[in-house]
This record gives sequence, C-alpha cells and structure tokens, in this order.
Amino acid sequence: MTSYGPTLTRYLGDAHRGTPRLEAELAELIVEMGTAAKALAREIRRAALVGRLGLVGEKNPTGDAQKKLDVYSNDVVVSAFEDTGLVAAIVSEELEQLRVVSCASAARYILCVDPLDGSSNTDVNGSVGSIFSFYRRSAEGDCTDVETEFAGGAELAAAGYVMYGPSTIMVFSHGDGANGFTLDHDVGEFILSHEAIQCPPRGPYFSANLGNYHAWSDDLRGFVDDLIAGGPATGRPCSLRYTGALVADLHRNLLEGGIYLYPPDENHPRGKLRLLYECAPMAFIAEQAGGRATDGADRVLDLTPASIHQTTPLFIGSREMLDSFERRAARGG
Ligand code: P6P
Repeated sequence: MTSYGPTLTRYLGDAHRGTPRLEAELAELIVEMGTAAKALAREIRRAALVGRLGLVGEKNPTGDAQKKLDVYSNDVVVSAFEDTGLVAAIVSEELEQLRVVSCASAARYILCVDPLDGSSNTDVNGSVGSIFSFYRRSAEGDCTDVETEFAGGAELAAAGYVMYGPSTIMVFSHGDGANGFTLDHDVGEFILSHEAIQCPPRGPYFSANLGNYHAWSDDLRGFVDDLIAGGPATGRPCSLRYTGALVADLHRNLLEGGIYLYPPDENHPRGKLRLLYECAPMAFIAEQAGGRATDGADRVLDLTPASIHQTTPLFIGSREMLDSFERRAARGG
C-alpha cells in the first residue's frame, strides 16, 4: 500500500496538540502561507499563457528589476494575511515600508516575506520560490512601534520556503525540526514528503555566483579553489550548482549536502541578500536541519536588523564545510 503522509493541516493540528510552543494562531498562519503558495504555483505554471511574464518597469525597494510575477506574488501574499486578524504588520521585499495591517491585540505576529525569490528565472522557466517568516511580537504595544520590535528582538517563531520547481514543495519549521510538504496538485493539499530533514555535514556541491570571483577576498577565493580541487572542506572535488534562486540552491544543499555563498564584494560591500526576509528565515531552516548560517563571521540569527531591507553576506548549509571556511579565515588563508 503506498503511504500517503498527513496533509499540512493535519500535521499542524497534531503538532499544536503536542507542542504548546506551536500556538493555534501560528499553525493557522502557516496553513495560510500554504494557501497563498497554491495560488502562486498555479499562476507561475501558466504565467506565459496569461501575460504575466516580463518586467513591470519600476525597480523594487532594494533596486532589483521588478517582474510582473513579483508584483502578483506580493499582492497574493499580502491579501492572504491582511484579513486574518493575526498579523500586525508585513515586511516584504516588494514594499518600500513596513505595512501595518492590524492593531488588534490578537495580531501578535509580523510576517517577513520574499514573495518571489529568484524572479530572474521567471521568463526562462527556471525554479523560483517564496521565503517567509513569522516573528512573535515582544509586547502588546501598538503598531507604531512594530519597527522597533526587531531591534527589541521579536522572536522568530516559524520560518520556511516554498520552491516552485518540477514539484511544489513547502519546507518550514516552528522550532521542532524542518519538514517538507509536497503539493499534490490533483488533491490540492500539501502532503508530508520530507520528514525531519537532516543536512549532511558535508557534501558535493557549492552554490555561488563565480562572476563575482574577482571581487572576493583572497581568503574566499582560496576556499572556493579548495572546494573545486577537493581540499580539506570536503575531501573531494565539489560541483558548482547555482540556479539564481536561493531557495532552489539551498534546498539541494540541505538534502544532499553543500553550501551556498553570497559574500560581500565591491558591488555589494554588505552582501546582496536581505536579512529579514531571505537570510534569517533560511538560516532558521538550515539550523533546524542541522546546518549552519553565518555572515562570514557571526551567526545570522544573532544579527539585529537596523532597517527592514538591510542586507548581509550569507554563508549557509553543511556544518563541516562552513567550519572549514571559518578555520581557514582564522588562519588567514
Ligand atoms: P546574482 C535572487 O534575486 C537572489 O536574491 C537569490 O535568490 C539568488 O541566489 C541571488 O539573488 C542571485 O543573485 O547576483 O547571482 O544574480
């Protein structure tokens, strides 16, 4: 008999009954993200047929060219959460400012989201993703102080990503390990397919934009040279796998072993990726799967953002490979 894992809704219901940390409201928000992901999966699959490919003309708040699917994805995610009554505010890659949604006392969560990660892939049928995190507000304060919440250390309660690839998979954690749910398009449900994901301590892959190689530090160039040659980090030559979508690259590295690097360079002295809605959620997942995530020196989850679109360098994935990078950097190469 083929086993058919629990649905996302059933899994969260069981987890809520078993884990007081997973409040019913947080479980409801994760299910809501699943609903938004189903709508995005459908639209991404048919974008070429309904005129949703290509650019909208403006750039997004962090200067990236904005695709039609970026705008659509943001609209779908924002509208999915606006009327839940559980979200105080939304931070999105596609919104210049933090959007206050509700000042009700029940609105105890802040959603930080990259609605469509890797959108440079949309017009070439490449994998894209959504990255999300729910921060539990630290105080009952009113909405005006939401931005100071992050400085005050609002608690990252749950985070995850959706990868829209050959299949649509949602990987998330509420602090009790990382689990993957694959969308059964015929049934319309996310089904548990990757239980308790464990990131191998080392692996055969690394993900980086080698077009920036010339702009990296000598230490980093030496480390990547060793990865390619099969040096101490892995003991075997690594293969480059870089798709232009953090979600797709990290998903591979979590399952098969490897690291994703977006270091600082001349064009991005503080890195390119955004802390709140790309790096922190992915770091949460990586650590829950036994991996690591740093900015090259400090743990990503220890970083406190000074602004909602703040960037940070990102080194994330297999634990022993990142340890090896840090040992090399400590030796000075
Ligand atoms: P580059 C997508 O814009 C993204 O934020 C990540 O998903 C991806 O890994 C990276 O930027 C790609 O950046 O500079 O290599 O095109």
